[in-house]
Amino acid sequence: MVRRFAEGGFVGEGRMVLVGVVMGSRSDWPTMKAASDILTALEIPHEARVLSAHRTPDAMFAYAEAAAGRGLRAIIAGAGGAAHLPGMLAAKTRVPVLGVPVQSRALSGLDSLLSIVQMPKGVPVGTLAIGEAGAANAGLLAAAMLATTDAALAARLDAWRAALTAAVPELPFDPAE
Ligand code: RP5
Repeated sequence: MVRRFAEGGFVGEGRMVLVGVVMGSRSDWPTMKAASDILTALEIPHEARVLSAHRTPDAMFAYAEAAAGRGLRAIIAGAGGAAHLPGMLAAKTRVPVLGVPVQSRALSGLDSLLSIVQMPKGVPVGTLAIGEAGAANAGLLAAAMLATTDAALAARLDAWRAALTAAVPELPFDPAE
């Protein structure tokens, strides 16, 4: 059973949170919701939080420092512009960080992408595509990582992927029209 919290976080009833979905601003939520929706669909206990590398650096560090001890298995971090959040989190925790470049107003997310993807050797961030597709794929990638040690989740992920395949039409047009 998965329930929605008022602040936009989701966790399974009575289960430990496994994935953190964090973002630099509330304005990132329409994008990052795609990650949360995937995790919800796959029944993965997770939470959603606003943490900013620039505006709330102390809260960001505290979150990263506590992540492994809390049992988080992955952090999905989305940010736009000078998007330091995923890299700074990765600098402070060994929990895998998946970075989502949020589409920015000024440069359409290219700034976000380059900020997140060009990590120096030694502190990796797994970088996804710009925008909602990247956020959804971050959710799927986190699910795939967790599925390596969770057979029930592996079955749910396989079913999700089978449904995706089944939804692809054979013809490029509707023959009834
Ligand atoms: C970043 O600045 C956030 O991740 C967001 O994408 C961007 C703009 O934030 P707001 O000005 O909308 O709060 O920190």
